[in-house]
Amino acid sequence: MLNDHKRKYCVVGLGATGWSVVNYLLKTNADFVVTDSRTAPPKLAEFKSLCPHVPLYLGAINIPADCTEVVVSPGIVVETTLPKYGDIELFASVVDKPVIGITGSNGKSTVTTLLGDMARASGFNPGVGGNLGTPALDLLDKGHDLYVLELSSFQLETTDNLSLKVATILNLSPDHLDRYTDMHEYAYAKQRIYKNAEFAVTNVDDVATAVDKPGLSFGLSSGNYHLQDDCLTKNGQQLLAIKELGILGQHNQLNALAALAIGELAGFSLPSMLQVLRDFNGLEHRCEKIMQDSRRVLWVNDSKGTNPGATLAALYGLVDNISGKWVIVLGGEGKQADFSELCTSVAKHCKAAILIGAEQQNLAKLLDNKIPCYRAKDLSSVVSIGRDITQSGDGVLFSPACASFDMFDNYQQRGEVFKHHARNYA
Ligand code: UMA
Ligand code: ADP
Repeated sequence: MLNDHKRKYCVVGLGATGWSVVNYLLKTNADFVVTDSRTAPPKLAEFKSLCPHVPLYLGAINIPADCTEVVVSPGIVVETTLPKYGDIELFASVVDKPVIGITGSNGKSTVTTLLGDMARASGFNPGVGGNLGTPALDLLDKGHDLYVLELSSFQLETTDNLSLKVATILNLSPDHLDRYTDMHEYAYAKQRIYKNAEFAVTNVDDVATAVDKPGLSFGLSSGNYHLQDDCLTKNGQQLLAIKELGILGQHNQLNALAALAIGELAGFSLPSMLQVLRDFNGLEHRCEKIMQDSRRVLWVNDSKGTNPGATLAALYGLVDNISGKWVIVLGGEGKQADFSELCTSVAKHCKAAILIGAEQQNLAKLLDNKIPCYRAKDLSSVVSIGRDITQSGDGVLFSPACASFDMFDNYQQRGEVFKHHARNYA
């Protein structure tokens, strides 16, 4: 191990994570440089004004020969022979309060947010962030007595020494196959969350979430926390009627069960957790009801549906919520996912599909002759097509099953644009 004064860090990426690493290193008086393959990374202006003296290499990743280690952002893959780790590893090296970690292909943000609310309702002062939005390092030194982190597979790949109080993989379905060679590699990255964890919460219906650790389990009809007689139950004891839950769909019932199991292991109060489940109406861009228009057509924004598993869950969760039929909006950056199972379900449950973005042609081929497909060049056209082909009792579900980066900055912007056009035209 080098003495601190001999260490020189190369921070790769100047987005939200890179910026949090820069701020952390400045506080520790460390020697570092920054590089980003983009010519105008998101935090460029802030960086130039805060630390004009720190060397910055843009346009290509440049790791100077005198650097001793690399701190890499989650969105980029870097080949180097130097020791390499991410922001979560830095966080792990200094954090001195319990940390709850949540990963999985879908439901992470919902469960992370629920647990933050449950912790507060139980009298804790939690720092809540990670992949959810606020980088983990930015949560430090704020007087928190507990941390709840959403962790992506990208973040887990570059983390070795995080010791979680409670860790969970909520579920695993294909995602990010443009970055991983196969599902094994993706699952392996997710499983790293259990390393050093004191307790694990696993999903009995999904073997990829299993681990040999003390803890609790959840599932549809078995596991410590499960669904029975239209209630959330623990070991058969009724806790809350499903109809009292503020969030919709079976996938969200599973998210609620997972949150209860994690909260129990973290020492939260059961009555407080149940009250949070009654009050929580879901996050923006996740099965978010925009409105029922004057013709009684329901418009739903599920822009965070960024892989086929998420969109399938949204569709199953909403299918019985309307008297008519759904029109679904699919497409974007496909991340090399297999859309065949999704398209079979879409053909069964939807009256039509509106297709957008880079995956348009592939989706059109998979849905060919099964249901009418309409191609739209932008979200304004999506809304006018949606309006033309729906009738009273129908719904328009915007759950693209793809990433947004081919047309938008991120899923939030994509959801905002959809909501804007839906409200204007519908
Ligand atoms: N990039 C480059 N060159 C670089 C560095 C990044 O082209 O040198 C590109 C990446 O390929 C990516 C984009 O820039 O397309 C953003 O990457 P980043 O690593 O700079 O991202 P941050 O701004 O630091 O945001 C990251 C997470 N983003 C990713 O993992 C892609 C955010 O999760 C997270 O909220 C934030 O850190 C704080 O922890 C977003 C996300 O999309 C929501 N996550 C993926 C997901 O949920 O599926 C994993
Ligand atoms: P993540 O942070 O993992 O992307 P979110 O809580 O933001 O998860 O939910 C994203 C989308 O994933 C939702 O809009 C919904 O379509 C789907 N989803 C949420 N929870 C689950 C779950 N438990 N199983 C499958 N899909 C889910």
